[in-house]
Amino acid sequence: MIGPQASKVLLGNWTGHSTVPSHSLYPHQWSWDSAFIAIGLRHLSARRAQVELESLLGSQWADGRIPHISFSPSVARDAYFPGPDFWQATTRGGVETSGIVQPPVHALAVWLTHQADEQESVRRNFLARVYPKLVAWHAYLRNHRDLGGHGLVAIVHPWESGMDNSPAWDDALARVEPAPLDSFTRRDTDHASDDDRPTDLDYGRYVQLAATYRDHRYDDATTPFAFALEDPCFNALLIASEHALASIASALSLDPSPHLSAAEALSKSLSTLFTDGIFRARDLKTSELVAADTISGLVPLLVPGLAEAAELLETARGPRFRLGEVRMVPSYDLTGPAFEPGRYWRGPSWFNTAWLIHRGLSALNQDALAGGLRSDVLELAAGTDFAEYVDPFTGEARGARDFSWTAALALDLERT
Ligand code: 2M8
Repeated sequence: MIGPQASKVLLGNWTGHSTVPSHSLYPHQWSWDSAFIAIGLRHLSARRAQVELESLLGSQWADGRIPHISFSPSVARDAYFPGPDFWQATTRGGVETSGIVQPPVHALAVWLTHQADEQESVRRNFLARVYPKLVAWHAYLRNHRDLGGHGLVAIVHPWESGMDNSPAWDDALARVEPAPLDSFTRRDTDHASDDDRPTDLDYGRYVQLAATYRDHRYDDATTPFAFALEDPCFNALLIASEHALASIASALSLDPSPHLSAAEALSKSLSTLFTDGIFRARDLKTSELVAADTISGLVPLLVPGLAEAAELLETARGPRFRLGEVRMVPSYDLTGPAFEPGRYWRGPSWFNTAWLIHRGLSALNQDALAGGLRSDVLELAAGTDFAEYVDPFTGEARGARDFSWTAALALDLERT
């Protein structure tokens, strides 16, 4: 039974209206973390899961974007870098935020939270209150972020993928002039090993990309983006969330068809990223698909009715990811030149991506593979004190401990 330990982690990281990913490394509210956290919280208290999502939506900008960090006023301004003084973004409601986004898993989290306790959801008018905000969020992505004109959303910073240090971004990032290393002070390496985190050079590039966007007031039409890619995971989650919005619309007696059409169009466009048995990111600066195979390219397994599902499943089980043979699912090709089993998104296995792949496997009726992955998640979460990520060969814990989405998603897999 993982429930009691997982609840303890989630209670420890709860701030009264939202949950921090980790008090040490990430002491604010993160966008896609909150969605994953709500998916677990719904089993402890549907109301608390609703409040988690509502508080995140309280940081939504007037243009519809949901920023990747909502800063807590009760945490020291320099506890995390880049903090509120760097981003210089405040919503009309007075919430200090970052200016970039993260993958749109929110509508899916809202729908799963609703389903956990429909009575409580109806009593609090949950769906009716959040639906327009989710519609505005997706509209922002489709209308402002289709930078390549391919019917896909582009990310403009590695942090927007949620897989910050992935080898898929290496070539694109190498073209970015880094901010001088003495112009900022990292805080992440105060709390985690240097060997597990991105290098200083990459950090300098992250800072430069964010500063350019900020200096153009986060205007997508005028910022000269040095980094712009169509990421498979980001777009697959948008498709899954459009399906969730269709369910939400139906529950509210509204027309679901715009969401189903959007999902269909996005799915067609996503197919253009499929090559060599996997989805790969498209670099909009070169118009080429990147060479690296990463977990992002397997996440489309959860897209309903995916034409490429059988081939993708074969890739997941093959030498590049060895699903069913190694611990959870590695974040990067095990045979790839940049593979590192311990460094942040360059090989280790993460719990949120395991949950996403598990969802795909279950929908595809791959019961044996789904069951194996579920057991692995439960065993590793409990055995590592809810680590942020693990070595895919040894299962050794890496990064933060008592990490919120690890606890939440393990709890979800135990309960569903
Ligand atoms: C990591 O990203 C942050 C920046 O957003 C960081 O490295 O400081 C990623 O793993 C991301 O996916 C996650 O949302 C965030 C908080 O858990 O940490």
